[in-house]
Amino acid sequence: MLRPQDNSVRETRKLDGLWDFAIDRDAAGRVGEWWKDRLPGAVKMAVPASYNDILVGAEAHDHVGDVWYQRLVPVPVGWAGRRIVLRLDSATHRARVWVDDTEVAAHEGGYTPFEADVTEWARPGTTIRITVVVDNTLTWQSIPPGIVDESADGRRRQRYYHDFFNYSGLHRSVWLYSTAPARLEDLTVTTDIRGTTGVVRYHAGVAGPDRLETHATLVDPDGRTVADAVGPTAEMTVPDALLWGPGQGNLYQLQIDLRDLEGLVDRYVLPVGIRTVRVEGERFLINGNPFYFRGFGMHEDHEVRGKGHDDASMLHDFELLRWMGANSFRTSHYPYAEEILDHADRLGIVVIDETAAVGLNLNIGAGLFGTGPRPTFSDETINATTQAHHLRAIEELIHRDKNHPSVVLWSVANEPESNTEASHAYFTPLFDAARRADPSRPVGFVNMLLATPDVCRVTELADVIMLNRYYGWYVEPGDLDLAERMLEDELRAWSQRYTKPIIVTEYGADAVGGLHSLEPVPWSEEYQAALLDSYHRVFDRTDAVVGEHVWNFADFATGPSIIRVDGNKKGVLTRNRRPKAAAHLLRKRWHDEA
Ligand code: GCB
Repeated sequence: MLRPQDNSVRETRKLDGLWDFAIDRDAAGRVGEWWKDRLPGAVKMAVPASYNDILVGAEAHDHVGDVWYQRLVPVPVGWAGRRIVLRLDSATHRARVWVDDTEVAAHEGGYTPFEADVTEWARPGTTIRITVVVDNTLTWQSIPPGIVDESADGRRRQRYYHDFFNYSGLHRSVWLYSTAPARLEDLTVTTDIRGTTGVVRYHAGVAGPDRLETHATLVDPDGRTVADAVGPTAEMTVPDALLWGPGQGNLYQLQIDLRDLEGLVDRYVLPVGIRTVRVEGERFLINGNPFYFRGFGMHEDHEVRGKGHDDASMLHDFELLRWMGANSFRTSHYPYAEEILDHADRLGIVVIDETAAVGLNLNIGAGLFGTGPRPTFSDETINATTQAHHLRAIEELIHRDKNHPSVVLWSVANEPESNTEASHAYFTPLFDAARRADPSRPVGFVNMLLATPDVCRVTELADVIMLNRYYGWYVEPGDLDLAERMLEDELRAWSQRYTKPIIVTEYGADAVGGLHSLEPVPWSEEYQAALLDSYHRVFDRTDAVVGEHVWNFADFATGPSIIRVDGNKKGVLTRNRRPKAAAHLLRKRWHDEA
């Protein structure tokens, strides 16, 4: 599946804007076949956006189940004889789509795109009715998992084992686009470096008759054609290649043309960064040079529009990363909008790309929910169906993001149970699937505190050790001296047990922006800064540590919880992107080191 693109042979219509919208409070829509007519009682809803905070009141904010989106779309007359595709960049967490009365697509998983060939129903010159039902219910079988319980008054409530609000809706763009009936279906690019020569290999998937010819040209960042090739699979070499690397967003443009005897049939242009990624002993190498990750775990999270993508906010967030001297981030805890990866490619920002598998750990959740100890992996909880969804989520993530040079490492899960035989059995096929889908990048998962090096059963499957640690916050809050010693002891234990690079993918403390104290007291800006500082001293003394990602870039919304005050406050920026003291501390450290 290739992303929609406008060029001389492909044409797109972005269907963003105001759609008709209805909350299906009584689950009546599927039975009543709401796609067959205008939605009953519809109001307007912005796409892309989460619907939860746009409408005022608990009905939208806390809704569990279906909501309906609908709009009328004229199909351009000029598309006669073309193949017409309807694509949704994301629907959180699952959706069904109709064109007029016909169901054309269904998708499970809230953060990856899906599409349908709608040529048969979208007749050029007519107006079609597109209806999408989006279901935000999380179950033991969804990624991420959750449970729905019923309160005494019969209300359904969604519970989940992750620490961010279950924003829902059409979070990214919706497209109608056209291609020729014969077309490029997929494109995979890998790169290598031999001395000063860059190597670009591509494989183009073509749907159409055999007589089609595939032609490739590679254009350098200055617009000069530097290589060409013929055939659906080929290798091109670029003497004195300008490499993509941290802080160096050098991008070539690979243009693939499909031709028949009469001329151009299809074209696709893909930005390509020539770079290598390798793990060697305790080092993480980009272009053969040791790389140290400085940055954040982040969230797609904003006031009013929740997880809805917005270019202006995206650019500002990248500006703030630059201002602080960050060179990388993790897409905690789900695949981010593709526009974000495009921009990371352009700027040379390095990305750890994570699936939406967060909260697969009932040992953490049991205490919070008072559900008592339950096994994480069992027929009744996270089971073979969940695993199949998880595997598919990994494949879809890799399929979507495989061509982004910024992505250097796949994270298959955040803080799953990883200290049991069952977790080893659950994750083994998932790591295999990731490596099958992409043999060119390392694979890891993010480990949580309960699975220390002596008991973790999943780290052996990973190329890199990623650790979330909260000494001085959840463990020994207030005692930074003790926290510093505990952290150092644990990091040493990891590097004694494994010869793998360690990235501390989360460390931090909540701080209420504007709350100050003379002595570092938890929740004050001073404590947050002092905690980060103490971790940095340990990182600087520990050879195997190749990265520090502070939790979090900015404050973000969470579900209701007595340990959260208006959301999670571990941001070094407030939710509206004002710096706390910690942001200035990081800015000093990371710019001095750069
Ligand atoms: C974690 C989770 C993250 C939470 C964070 C916290 O370990 O990975 O999703 O938000 O802790 O602040 O508790």
